Amino acid sequence: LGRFDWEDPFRLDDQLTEEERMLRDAARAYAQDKLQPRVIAAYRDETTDPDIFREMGEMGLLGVTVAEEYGGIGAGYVSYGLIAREIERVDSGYRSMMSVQSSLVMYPIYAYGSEEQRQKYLPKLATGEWIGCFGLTEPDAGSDPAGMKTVAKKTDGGYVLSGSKMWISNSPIADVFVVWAKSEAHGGKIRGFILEKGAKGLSAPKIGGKLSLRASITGEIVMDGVEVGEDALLPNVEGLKGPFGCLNRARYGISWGVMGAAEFCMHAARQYGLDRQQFKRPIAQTQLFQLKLADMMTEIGLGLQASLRVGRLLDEAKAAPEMISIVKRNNCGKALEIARRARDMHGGNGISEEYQVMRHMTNLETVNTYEGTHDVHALILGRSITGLQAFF
Ligand code: TGC
Ligand code: FAD
Repeated sequence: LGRFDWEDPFRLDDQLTEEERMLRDAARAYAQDKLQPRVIAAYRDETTDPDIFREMGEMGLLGVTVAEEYGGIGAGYVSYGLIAREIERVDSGYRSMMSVQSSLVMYPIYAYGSEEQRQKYLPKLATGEWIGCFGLTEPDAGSDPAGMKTVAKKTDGGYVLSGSKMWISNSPIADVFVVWAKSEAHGGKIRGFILEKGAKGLSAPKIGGKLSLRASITGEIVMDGVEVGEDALLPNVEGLKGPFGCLNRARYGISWGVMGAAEFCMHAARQYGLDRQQFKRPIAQTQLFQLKLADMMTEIGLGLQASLRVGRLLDEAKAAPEMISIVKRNNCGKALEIARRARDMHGGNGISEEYQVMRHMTNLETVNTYEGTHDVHALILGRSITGLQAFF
């Protein structure tokens, strides 16, 4: 009979390649040595350190699936997921910074960009010298991005963009903005544009007062007649499948990331239960406490196995978006529930920043909402099961 390890119930480790394990270990060492010591203060003070991009770039953690000639390492999607899990074990906001840069900025330039765009942007994004953001959501178009109002009008040498984007990760500190707009010159179809910081009419004010994801800066993107050249257009994609192609990758990464946050919460609750005595015994020696830990371990083990399967299929170009909806939705919902439980299992201490479970809990409220809400992914799956569209 095989051995059992509560920290790795299905022996995920055995299912990884040597290269994947090495990358995972490097990401874990970076996250624990460099991110963990600053996260409590960063979250409390709502500060984002732009140096984190440079540090991640130096460690080779940005755009890992991009080919080496453009600054990536040509790694597979399982490696990408493992990195997300290690970063989000510390904080969902830090994982957000990494996944926007990798999946939502580098990926579209890599997959839909011209050779000139790839050469100009990807190496600097890979080192973290440039910070990227991705503008799809608008004040009046969140779950329904087809309802966006941002337009690109044709000019002699290019386009002029007008509109505004809302809730954009990294935007106030971004150098490169991948923005989606309805292009009049392309029959009103959605097209991607690369804007650069400093363009006239472009601003990115910070959104303050967030009670979630406070270590990751979020802002608007305001485009007040921003003029760009023809070379700003992403030439190789048209329609919503452009942004959705990026979201597939980011959502998949999130499915691993949230399991890292859930693991942190479970491990913290277990240790707290072993250390804390009530009624003359450790609270971990009560049936209710053990039931909660058993549920957590089960959901984490199952969630990670499912993400691993989807990652392998992504690498074989066989992953369907619905598979990604299953793992994004399931793992976010389960991680949020685990974080809420872990908060409760810490009693009064659970609300203190020192124990960190409440920070994970409030972060996961955002992660359950962005990149397609829990309910929107249910509707995507419901459509595939019934053949009936229930969005409207
Ligand atoms: P629908 O008619 O379903 O599709 C329109 C076109 O898009 C294609 N498509 C996809 N292509 C690739 N991958 C996918 N997952 C795709 N889903 C759809 C589809 O084939 C079609 O192509 P074509 O050629 O026929 O035109 O579109 P709809 O308007 O009915 O969409 C409905 C819905 C709800 C599924 C969709 O709009 C949706 O997913 N809404 C959620 C919006 C969302 O996820 N926003 C995310 C914003 S970015 C973000 O949150 C970043 S946070 C990052 C961080 O900080 O970590
Ligand atoms: P809404 O779409 O208004 O949804 C509100 C509620 O209605 C939800 O419960 C939803 O499930 C429900 N609902 C909506 N439609 C239906 C329906 N048809 N049937 C049943 N229920 C429905 N966006 C970007 O483009 N780039 C980013 O970098 C980015 N970063 C973000 C960072 C943070 C911190 C946050 C909070 C958001 C970020 N977003 C980003 C935006 C995010 O993707 C949207 O918030 C999300 O897609 C939901 O859109 P919404 O907020 O407009 O909510």
